[in-house]
Amino acid sequence: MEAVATEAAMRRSGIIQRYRQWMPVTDATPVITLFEGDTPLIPAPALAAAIDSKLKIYLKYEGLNPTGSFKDRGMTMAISKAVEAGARAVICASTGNTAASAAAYSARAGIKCAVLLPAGEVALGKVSQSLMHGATVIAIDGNFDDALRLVREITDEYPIELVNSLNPYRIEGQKSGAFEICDALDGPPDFHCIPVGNAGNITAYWKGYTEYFNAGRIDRRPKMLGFQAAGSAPIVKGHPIENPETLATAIRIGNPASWKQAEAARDESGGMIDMVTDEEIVEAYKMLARLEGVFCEPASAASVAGLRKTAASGYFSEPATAVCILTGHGLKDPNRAVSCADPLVELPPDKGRILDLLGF
Ligand code: AN7
Repeated sequence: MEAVATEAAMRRSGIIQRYRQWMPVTDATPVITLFEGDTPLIPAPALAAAIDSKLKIYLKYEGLNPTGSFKDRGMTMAISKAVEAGARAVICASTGNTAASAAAYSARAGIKCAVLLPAGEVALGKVSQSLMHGATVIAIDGNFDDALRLVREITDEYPIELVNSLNPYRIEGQKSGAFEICDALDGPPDFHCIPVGNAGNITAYWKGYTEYFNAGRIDRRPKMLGFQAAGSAPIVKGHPIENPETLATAIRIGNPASWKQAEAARDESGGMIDMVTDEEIVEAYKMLARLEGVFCEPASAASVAGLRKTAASGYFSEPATAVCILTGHGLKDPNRAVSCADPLVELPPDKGRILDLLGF
C-alpha cells in the first residue's frame, strides 16, 4: 500500500520529481514547480467512430496543466535551471501560452519576467494570465517571428535568460509528455498527432520517445504526424512565411525555431508534417467539444483535424492507436469559442417561452 501511495504522490509532485532520472537536475537544482504534468490520456471512442473506426484514439489533455497548456512541462525545467544559475529575470516571445507559463513560474520563483506578444493576436485568457502574474507585458506591432528575433538579440547582449523553446531545458521538460503516454499505455502509440508552431513540442516528444526507446522501455517509436495551419505552414511549403495567418493564433508562426528538428522527427519516425485549413481546425474543435466533452483551444484541434484529414485520405490500412496532443485549454480563447458555437438564446423570464423552446 505504501509503495502505491508514494507513486501517486510522485505523480502529483510535478514532472521533475516524477521523471527525475531523465532530467538534467542535481540536488543543487531548486525545483520550481506548480505540480504540472500527469495529465489525462482520454479515450475518444465517439471521435474514432466519426473519423475512422479502425483507429483507437486517445486525447492527451494538456489543457489541464497549471496554466492551461503544455508549456508548463518545459517551463518548470527552464525556470528551475535559470534560478539555479542565479538569473534574476527571464524573457520570451510568445503567441500567448509560453508567456502565461513563464509569468506564472517566474512569480513562483520570485524573479522578473518580461513577455513580447504580437499586438492584437493573442487570445484573451493568455493575456490575462501574463498580466495577473505580474509580468511586464509588451505588445509589439509585429508578429511572433519579429518578437522572437528581438528577444534573441536582447538575450545575446544582456543578462536576461531566454525561456523560449530555444532554451534546451524547455525541451527536456516537455519530453515528459512522451514518457507519460508510454507509461499510461504500457507502450508507445502507433501514431502521434501534434500541432506544429515553433516546433519545440514535436522535437521534445520525439526526444522523449527516443530516450525511452534507447533505454529499452519501449520496443518501437510512433510515427510522428505534425500539423501546421494552412496559412502558417512554412515546413510544409518549404520556406518561411512572411505574413502567417490563421485563427489558431497559438500557431501563427512563419519561421519556426526548431524547423530542422521537426523535420528530423518526421523523417526518423517515417511520419509526415501536413497542414489543415482554419475550417478543418474549427470542425475538429467543435467535434472534440460536442462528441467527447473535451474543450481545447483551436491550435490544439489541429492535431485532430490533421488526423481526420489523414484518415480521409485512406492513410490507415489497419487497426492502430493514435494519440492526439491537445496542447491548450479551450478557456484560453473564449472569444473564438463564442464566435464558433451556436448563439445563445435570449428570452424574457417566461416559463411558457422557455418550455416552447425546449419542445415541451
Ligand atoms: C496551444 O506560446 O509558440 O510547435 O509562444 O500554444 O512547440 O511551438 C505556442 C505554441 C501548439 C505549438 N498548441 O507548439 C507560444 C507558442 C498551442 C500552443 C503550439 C503552441 P510548438
